[in-house]
Amino acid sequence: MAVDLFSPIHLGSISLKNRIAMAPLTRNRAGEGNVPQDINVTYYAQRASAGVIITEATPISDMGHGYPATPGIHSGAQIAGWKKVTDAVHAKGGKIILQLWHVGRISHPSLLPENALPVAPSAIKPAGQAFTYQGLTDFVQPRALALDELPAIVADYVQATKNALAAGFDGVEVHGANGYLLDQFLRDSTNKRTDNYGGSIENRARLLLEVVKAVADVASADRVGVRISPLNQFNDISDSAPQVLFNYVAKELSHLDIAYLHVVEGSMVEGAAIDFDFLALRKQFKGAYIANLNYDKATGNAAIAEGRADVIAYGKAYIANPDLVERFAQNAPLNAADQSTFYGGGEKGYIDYPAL
Ligand code: 8OZ
Repeated sequence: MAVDLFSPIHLGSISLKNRIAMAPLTRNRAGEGNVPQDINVTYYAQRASAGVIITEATPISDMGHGYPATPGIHSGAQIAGWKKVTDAVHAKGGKIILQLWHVGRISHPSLLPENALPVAPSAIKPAGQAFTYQGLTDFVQPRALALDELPAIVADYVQATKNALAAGFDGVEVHGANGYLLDQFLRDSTNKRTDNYGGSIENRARLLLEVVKAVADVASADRVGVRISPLNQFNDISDSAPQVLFNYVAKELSHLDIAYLHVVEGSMVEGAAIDFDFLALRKQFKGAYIANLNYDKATGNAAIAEGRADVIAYGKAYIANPDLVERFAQNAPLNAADQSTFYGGGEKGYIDYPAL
């Protein structure tokens, strides 16, 4: 029988009952202390029929935060809060991977300890505004990380991975996409360093690869994935030669034997489309390939049947359809997602979308 969205698969050592993944989705509904709370447990448990849930981006440290009410994985209370989430998802037969996040320059002093400046590869202010507890506020010029500060960043990823395992996650995904810290190192519009972490492609990829290697050393490579977004201009980022950069990244990640590569195959910003050969990227990587961005059931099945992807991650569809798997199986209509409740708020637009 032909493979499709309903065929089981392994992501490394994580077994999935189908190839429909819940994409990571920032929803800004953590409780006091950025601790996952009961509505977060309900939300994820409602979506446990996905082959795998990839959690919302989850800060690895105090300095990794850049938005209000994003649940961290760097305090005991946060670990305990996430444990309730993983227990609820596992009780329903689901799998759940934590996405490890450091926002780098996409932050604001009001969100950081002692009103610290955000950190970045280079002191380049992003265009646009930060979401803060006081509303939208212009980004500030970040501080360039010193060479001798980078080991501590890697160590934060390692500790966060240990915390994720203690919280019962099936694996971790390193967020190397969408203009956050590791992507800021990768791409040449944001990385102007002149040390071993800037300049050549090998140098710009160094921090991501060091982080992934260190994370794989504690979690086991077959429980680690990485998300990249070669074309995404979200968060004021770009690269002058994305195909060679990301082909190199995919090839080096392949050498680390990680479970999967998760690729945002476009830009979240309207505008200039750039030519990019995602199949060529995919061929550099021997593990599983998760494709994301604007897929529906038909295009997802086609990508799997044609060997362009192994798993499809659905974002907006998962906000509005907790039973997306069942709806796809029955060719049932999908609920429409309400944009006004994507970020922040309570139960409305979060745990009240009806199942069939
Ligand atoms: C949208 C709003 C806030 C955060 C990402 C974590 O793009 C995000 C994000 C997206 O990866």
